[in-house]
This record gives sequence, structure tokens and C-alpha cells, in this order.
Amino acid sequence: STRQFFVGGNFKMNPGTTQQKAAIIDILNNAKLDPTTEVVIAPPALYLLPLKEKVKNGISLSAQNSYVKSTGAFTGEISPSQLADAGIPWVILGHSERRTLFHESSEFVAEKTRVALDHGLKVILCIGETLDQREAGETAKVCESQLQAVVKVLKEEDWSKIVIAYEPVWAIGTGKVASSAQAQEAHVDTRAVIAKFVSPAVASSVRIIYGGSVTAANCRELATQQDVDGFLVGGASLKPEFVDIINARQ
Ligand code: G2H
Repeated sequence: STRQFFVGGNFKMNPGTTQQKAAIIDILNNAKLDPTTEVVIAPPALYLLPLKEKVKNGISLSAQNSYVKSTGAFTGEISPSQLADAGIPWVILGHSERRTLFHESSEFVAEKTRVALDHGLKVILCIGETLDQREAGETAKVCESQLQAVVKVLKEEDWSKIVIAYEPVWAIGTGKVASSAQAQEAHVDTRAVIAKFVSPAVASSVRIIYGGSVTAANCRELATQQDVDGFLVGGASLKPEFVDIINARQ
């Protein structure tokens, strides 16, 4: 496909120390990275600016969250306009940890997406089903309804600023990766939703990446799937093997 391969590192609330953080960045800066892969790292907000100065050319920064307002009395929140102003181009929205632990609805995620785009950010938009939902045969329906909320608030041209991350909740941080067939099927279904409710052109150009227990050992097979346009990597993005995942298609 003509879609550029995309690999994101979602550090979550890690690493615990400055020393570990420096080690991760040294590994990335010293590695030979596939120049055709778009690489984005999402450290905790506190580290965005220092890491922006430290990482080599070709690696961009992403926040892990942003709010629906740009300024005001919202203690503890992250402002999308402040991120944009600070030169942080990306934000992850709708991660299952935010949906579950912080009770974010699909409508709230959609509103945050709208506001992030309005302030010039690009969005890694996460969707995905729980184990119960998969076992009930509801995977496609759940992903569709999570996407629908966003479709409602975006215009067709907004989709060039979105990367969709399909992250089955049962695969997140569990070591239980989706099979390449399961990932491919969900990605095809997701593309079909976009074709139906946005446009066929957007469906063929939007990148759909897979997340959930991606490692150096399983990334190559997943990357052979036609509709898997890259990865969102959690645990393994803190380790040297993140380089192998960036280079999964070499
Ligand atoms: C899914 C993923 C990164 P992990 O949350 O977003 O994390 O690779 O640790 O399953």
C-alpha cells in the first residue's frame, strides 16, 4: 500500500527514573531506524519537552492525553493548545486505560479528538473490544460504535490527521497478542466502517495500526498483513526491542 508504516511508543506512566528514560533515548538515537517508518514516542507529559530536544531527527513526540478545553480552571489536565504551542505534534486519545480507569465515553473521546484537531494536533485514536465483547461476537460492532462517535464530529479532511490504533483490550499488557488473522480481520472491518461513513478515499489512505502486546518476536508476522499499517507499542517500547519493531518491515 502507499500508506506510510507508523510505529508509536506509548510509554504510559513509565519509566520510573530519569536514568531509565535516558537509556531508552540513547538506544533509539544510536540505532539504525528504517527511514520509511514514521516513528512517534509518547512519554509522560513531564518528559515531552526534554525528550523533544534530545531525540534525533525523524522521531516525533506525542502526548498521551489532552483535554476538551484549551485553558482554564481544569486542575491536572493537559491543554491541547499548549501542546501545539510547545511543538508537540501528536496526542493519543481513547486509549482503553483512559476509557476504563478514567471512565471516558466514546462521545468524550470524540470531543477531545475534535478539539485536538482544532488546535492543530494530530491524533492517534484508539479503539478496541474487551474479551467479553469478542467472545460475544461483538468486536466489529464495538469498534464501529467507538468510531461512529468520532465520525460524527469530524469532517472528511480531518481524517488525514488521524491514525487509528486497533487495540483489543484483552491483548493490552497481557502478553496475549492478537493473531495476525485476528488483527487483519479487525483492520479490514475498521476500514469498511470508514469507507461507509466517511469515504472510500479516506478508508484507503487512513493508517490503521495494531496495539496490544506487540514484541520483536511477533511484529514481523503482523506487519505482513495488508491492512496492518504499523503498531502502537507499550511495554516493548521501553526496551531495546522497540528498534526491531520500528524495523519490522526490513
Ligand atoms: C496497548 C499497548 C500500547 P502493550 O496499550 O498502547 O501496550 O504493548 O504493553 O500491550
